[in-house]
Amino acid sequence: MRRILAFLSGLSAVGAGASAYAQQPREWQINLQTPATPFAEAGLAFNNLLLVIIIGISVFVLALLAIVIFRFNAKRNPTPSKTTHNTLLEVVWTVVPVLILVVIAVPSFRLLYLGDRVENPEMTLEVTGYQWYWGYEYPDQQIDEFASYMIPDEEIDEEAGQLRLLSVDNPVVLPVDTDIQILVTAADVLHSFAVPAFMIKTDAVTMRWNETWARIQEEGVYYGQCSELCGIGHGYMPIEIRAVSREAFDQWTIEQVGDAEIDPENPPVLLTTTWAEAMAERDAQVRLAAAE
Ligand SMILES: [Cu+2]
Repeated sequence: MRRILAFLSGLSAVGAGASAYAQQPREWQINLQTPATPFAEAGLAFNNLLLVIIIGISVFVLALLAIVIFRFNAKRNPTPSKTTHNTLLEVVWTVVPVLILVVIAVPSFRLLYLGDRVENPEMTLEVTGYQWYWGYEYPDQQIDEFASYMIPDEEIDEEAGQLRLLSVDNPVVLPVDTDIQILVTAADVLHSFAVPAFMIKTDAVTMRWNETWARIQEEGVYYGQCSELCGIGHGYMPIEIRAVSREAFDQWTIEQVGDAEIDPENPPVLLTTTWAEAMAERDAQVRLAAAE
């Protein structure tokens, strides 16, 4: 009974969709995770188109089989016809599948190009796969690479909303409503950077950068996992993405940069203001606090 309830609540979560705060695998989930980017929405629409087509084909083939079984079995049809060729029928069963493939190919290529790369990204995230954790670097924000490890089972804090095998010590922080270029590579063996809610699954290959992108539409937590068998710790290098507002992302950037030496000619990129303005405001606040 509890399983059925979980299943039904999973269905309603799929229906409610847009308001879901965190995107993660759910018990008895039967559909894809709610898409969180324009690309994932297009991907879900394509998935649904394919679903209609394959159900149509399956029903049609099943109906033909049923007709053959009932009308042309040895009892009902003791002397079978010896007909072998039928030009019209042969043309139809060649052309119709070709047309079906064309109907699939056109949106499929559009989707591939949509997910390939984004023109003029506002920022870049560099992802590196290691045995067995992820490294994240923000070149525009001048945030050096940091490591992101899974939280071991015995340290999981369920009350804080941490999830076994999915939560990490240092999550990736990304802004919403921003075109983010994501560059993926590996430092040792093959890994794959996969986030279902973004419909991203990009191979992490040593000595090369693979590119993809995301424009996250809603604040929240998004989980993913390494999707290339990479060794004994393959199942223990999850991805946790915290999508925050652009203002909060700037605030996080300033915290991460901390007291690092900044080249005034080439300061870290902020999304809602300039580095100089942000620093001037911070100094003003410090002075205000000192005056009180
Ligand atoms: Cu891996």
